[in-house]
Amino acid sequence: MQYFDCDKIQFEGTSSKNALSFKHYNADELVGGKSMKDHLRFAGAYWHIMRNDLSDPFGGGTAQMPWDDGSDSVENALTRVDVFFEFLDKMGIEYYCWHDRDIAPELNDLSASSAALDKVVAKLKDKQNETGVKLLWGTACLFSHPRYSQGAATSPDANVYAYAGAQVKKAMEATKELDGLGYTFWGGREGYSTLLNTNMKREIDHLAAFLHMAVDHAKKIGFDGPFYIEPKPREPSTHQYDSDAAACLNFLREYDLMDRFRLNIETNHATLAGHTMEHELTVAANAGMLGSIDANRGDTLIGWDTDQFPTDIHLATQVMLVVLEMGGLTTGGLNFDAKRRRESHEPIDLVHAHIGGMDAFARGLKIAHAIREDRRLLNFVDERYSSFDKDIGAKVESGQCSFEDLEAFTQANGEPTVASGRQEMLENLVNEFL
Ligand code: XUL
Ligand code: CO
Repeated sequence: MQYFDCDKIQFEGTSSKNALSFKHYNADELVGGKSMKDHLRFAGAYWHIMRNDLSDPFGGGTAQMPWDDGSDSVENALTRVDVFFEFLDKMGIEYYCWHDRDIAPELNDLSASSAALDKVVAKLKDKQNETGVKLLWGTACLFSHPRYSQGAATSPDANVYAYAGAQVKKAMEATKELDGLGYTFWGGREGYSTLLNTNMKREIDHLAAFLHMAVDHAKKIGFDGPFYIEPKPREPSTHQYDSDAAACLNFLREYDLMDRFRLNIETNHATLAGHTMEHELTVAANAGMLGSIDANRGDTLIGWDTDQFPTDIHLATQVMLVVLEMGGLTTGGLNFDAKRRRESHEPIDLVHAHIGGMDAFARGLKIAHAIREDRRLLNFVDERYSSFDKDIGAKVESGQCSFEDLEAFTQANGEPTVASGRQEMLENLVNEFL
């Protein structure tokens, strides 16, 4: 049975008018000596592709899912696995990501849910072996069930905290069983609605203890991939503790978790935090902590997490400039944490949506590579800081400088002549490549 009304999507180049083809993404084409697929490491998000019915706060789902009987049965969950792998195969996507409750149902108690998860994981393992698809990361859904309404690892209730720990333990074991490359923590409801009822210090201490338990458990089960923290400032909670890359880094440093953790940066979360995506990526990369990317985009007219497909070529270019500068993704990838608009309800719309995201990133990659090869932008930035390469600047960078030295230098050299930042010239330069 085939559910997506198309053949495997092929690269046809820019002259093709076939909407069901790649115009730019050519998996094996080399960019700077490395294939596009190895640069980009695209991943499909199980929760959006298989479980998002496109409902919103004002109306129910519109997505047509002819394969899904709407039940919480394990059988239904197993059917979805076949559909999902058909989709990945047709798209040529070689990685995927899941939450435990996307792939298997939450049943009456923990043991029943875990047993259901085992059955689905066994099938996913067979499918991975058959196709060569790999698990980029797994995670536990600690935000949908009503028990987590006041948080999971930051719940005021130790019973809820324990449940969350049990659930993460199992999700980590499932990730390990599927040779997952990483494991993600997005703090769904780890935050608060009001400080009137919240002991922030205890909640954050508890969160750190929870993550240390995850590190310890990873050691026990031999899972050595990175853990990712995925920053997001709000939604669903009013204030989430992992609000942006800088806040996450501070937390990881304070609680001695830097070794085992990296950041998974998501575009729409960056903009919700009042930052650009390139800002968040740069903060993470500068700390040597950029692990993976949830590739989507927001809508400038809407103030919430719209999780749209990343079709903005300028944005994809900015992302790839940071990724290339840091030497590429290693364990991480570009996970399409993105959903179709509610109006795009047919299965084939999933194909169109992913073609758009993959083509936009292929262009972003080629453009970013060309900008770097051209070197004018890189040289400009090097030159802008070149006074720190010699004399007093070099002394500052070596940590050998004092205020007396700065004073003596200024007395000898007088008023500085400041060079232009040339923002507009550089914007024009980037546009030359778009
Ligand atoms: C929610 C979000 C999550 C994480 C995984 O905004 O981004 O789907 O990526 O829990
Ligand atoms: Co995400």
